[in-house]
This record gives sequence, structure tokens and C-alpha cells, in this order.
Amino acid sequence: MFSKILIANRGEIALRIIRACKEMGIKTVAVYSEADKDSLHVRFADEAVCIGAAAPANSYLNIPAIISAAEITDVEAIHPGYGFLAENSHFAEICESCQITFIGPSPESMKMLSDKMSAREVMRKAGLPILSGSSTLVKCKEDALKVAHKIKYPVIIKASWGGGGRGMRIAHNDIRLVSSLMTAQAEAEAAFGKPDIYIEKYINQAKHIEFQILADNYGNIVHLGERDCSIQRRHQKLLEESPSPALNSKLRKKMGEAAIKGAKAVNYQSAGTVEFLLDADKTFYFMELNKRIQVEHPVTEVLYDVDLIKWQIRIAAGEKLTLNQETLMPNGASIECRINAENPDNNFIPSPGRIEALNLPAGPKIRVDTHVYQGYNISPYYDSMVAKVIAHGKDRNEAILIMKRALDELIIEPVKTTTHLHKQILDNRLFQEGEVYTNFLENIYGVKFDSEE
Ligand code: MV4
Repeated sequence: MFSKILIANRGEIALRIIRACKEMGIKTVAVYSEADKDSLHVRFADEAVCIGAAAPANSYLNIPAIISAAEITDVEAIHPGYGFLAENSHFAEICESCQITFIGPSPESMKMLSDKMSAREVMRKAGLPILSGSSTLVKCKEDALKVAHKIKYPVIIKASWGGGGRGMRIAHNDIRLVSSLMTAQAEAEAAFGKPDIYIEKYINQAKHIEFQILADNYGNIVHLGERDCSIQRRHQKLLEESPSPALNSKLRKKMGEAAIKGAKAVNYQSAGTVEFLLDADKTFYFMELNKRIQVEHPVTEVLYDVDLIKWQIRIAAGEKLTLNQETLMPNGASIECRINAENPDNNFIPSPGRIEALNLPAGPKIRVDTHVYQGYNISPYYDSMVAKVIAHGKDRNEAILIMKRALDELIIEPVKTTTHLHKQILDNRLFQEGEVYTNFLENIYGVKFDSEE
């Protein structure tokens, strides 16, 4: 086992990783930007190194600064958390060449999954169901029209190097397709430096279902069920839950086996997430394999009583997976609400600033993952998530009741947050019946999907 790990991240996930390390007897090194000097991850780590100015490019994305911090403090491994460098195969390679273990999948598997078009082809060859669409990149309007006429409208244009829904466009006819093609390519080029796009059949009433997997270095892979992440706004998840109200144990087994097959096809190691789209007929399609620990991992942790971060560390240290599929059983139901410092009444604009009054929920069956405290200054430089509230009930109804009482206890002032929106969702009849699809927020609250503006 490692004796010292560097955490190349900030915020709640940096704290989460420090907690796992402390419980494993591993020393920790925090890195921080000038804007984060008063952050708890700096305080709670055994050592801390300032790696640059507030802007991510100068600090949390600054590979030479992070590697230097790792060498100076003599760590054996780096945990990248999520975002920033977590899915950067180049960074993983540099760690390896410096004899530092990157806590995540190998650079080789990361490369097979780096662009979505290639990932889609790998998974198709491995026998996973994928949506009909282009099998090569779409370069011009003739290519696009040919694919669209073959698979029929509506279709969706996706950026192959994309993330967060940028470069995505839905088209219902030739005219829209041709005009969207140009804007999607331009947006992809601007956001990701590559204009590559592909086209898929668009599924309107779909659920976003993702499977958590853990894979060791010896070919052992298990899944820890699904998370239903259908409630999103501009591809930012707001509320996640497990089990999905749309799955029964038979479908869970089938989708879980597909997730494992997908992971095997790229020799996956560490924790990962296989995303599927589930349509109204309960047909599922592979979408993406996320090669990181995800924000919503606690939903799975409380349901399965498994510490995913500790498993990432053990696997990276070469330990064998001792969990087995037959004994991994979900216990009840769990829900996570992401509390963002944003104003839902004003197009979700960020609401940074100093937290003057804070009361975090507590009590039975509640977990809160956060890095904020009274007096903490929410920086405009980073994402606006300030807390994750996770409720664990004996069933979905109980989890909803627990979450509602927890949100009633939450005070974060004077910043605006998504708390009230969460209360509305939890009170919504369709939500309570489990009838939520990816268009839920637009339908219910008139919250718009970016490509429709
Ligand atoms: C789709 C889709 C429907 N049909 N692809 C969103 C982010 C990225 N991971 C893929 N996403 C989707 N891909 C096809 N072919 C629906 C989504 C989607 C979504 C779309 C509009 C509004 C909210 C959404 C939430 C989750 C997934």
C-alpha cells in the first residue's frame, strides 16, 4: 500500500479523498491555487503545496506544477478526483514516466475512450447495443444528410471530443440539420479544439442510466448497480438516485453485464461509469464510459456500503478485488441533491460570495459532502457546487421524505442556491411516480435545453 498520496483537485472531492486516505493510514499532500489558500483540503491534508494562480490553467491544470509538487513531497501516487486532469491520458502517462502511480485507468484504456466516436465503435465491436448513426466522422453536409436519411429524423449531432453537452444539436429536418452542422462544428472547435462530430438517432423520452463498475488489474470486474441521472439542466446533473425506478432486477442484470463487457473491451482498471440511454420501451444503448470517479458516487456508496475511493486506491496499489457480484446487494434507496450556488430564478447564473450563515443538514440517514464552512468565500473561478446532500432510505419513498426534511434544515446565506428547486422536484407528482426523463426540467419548469435557445 502507498504511504503518501497527492490529491490533484480541490473542493469537496479533495476532502473526500483525504478522508479515505486518513482511514487507510496514508499521508496526504494537497495542492491548491492562490484562491484556495483558506480551503479545508489545505488544512486537513498532512502537507500542502501552492501550485499557482486561481485560473485552472495556472494551477489545477498545470501539469509541471503538480508533478513538481509530487516530486518535492515524495508521493507514490496521485489521485486526480473528477474534472481537471482526471481523464487526461497525457497526464497519466507523465505520472507513469515519473514513477508516480496515477490512481485511475491505464493511459492505454484512456486513449481508447478519449473520443466518443472511437468509444462507440469499440463498444459496437464488443457487442454492446448502440444507437443507429454514423460509423465514421461526419465531415460535410452531404455526409450528414446521408446518415439522417438512413436513420430518419430526429437526429442528434454530437461533438466527438465533447463533454457537458457542448456541440450537441437536435435536428428534425434537412434544413435544421445543415444549419446545425456548422454551428456544432464551430462550437466543438472552440470548446475542445477539434471540430469532429458524429450523428445518432435522437431518443426523445429517454432516461440517463449509468452503471458503476470497479475493475482490478487482474481482470476481475464487478458492477454496483445503476444511478438514474435523468434530472439534468444543460447536461449538469442536479439530482441522482439509485436504484432507478425504471429498472427491475432482470434488466439491471442485463445492463450490468453489458457494462462489464464494455469495460473488458478496453481492459478497464479502477472505478468507472458506463452511461446508457434507456428508451420508453426499456431498450438500452451505450453512450459513454466515464473514466473517473464521478460526483454522484456517494449514491452508490451508501446503497452498497462500499467505499469507492478506497477501492480506487487499493486497485492502484495492485490489490485484488474481493467484492463479488453475487454478494453485492443494494440496500434500500438513495438520492443525491447537488446544491449549487446558482440562481434558478435568473437562468442559473452563478451566485458566488461569502457564506455568512450556514447550517448543514444532519441526523439519521443523511450524508453531506461539502468543503464549505461559515465564512467561506465561494470563488467565481470554479464550479458552483457547494454541497451534495445524500439521503438513504429503506425504499424510495422514505429516501424522498428524508431528503425533504434534510433540505428544510439547509441554510446557506446570502448566496442563492438550487435548494428550493430540489424541493419542488421532490414534491412533483411525476418525480414521485418515477416518471422522469431527460426533458423533465424543461417540461416542468420551462428550463431550456441549450440547443433550443
Ligand atoms: C442523447 C440523448 C438522446 N438521444 N443521445 C446528454 C449528455 C451526453 N452524455 C449525451 N446526452 C444525451 N444524448 C441520443 N441519441 C439524450 C441525452 C441527454 C439529454 C438530452 C437533452 C436534455 C437533457 C439530457 C439529459 C441527459 C441525456
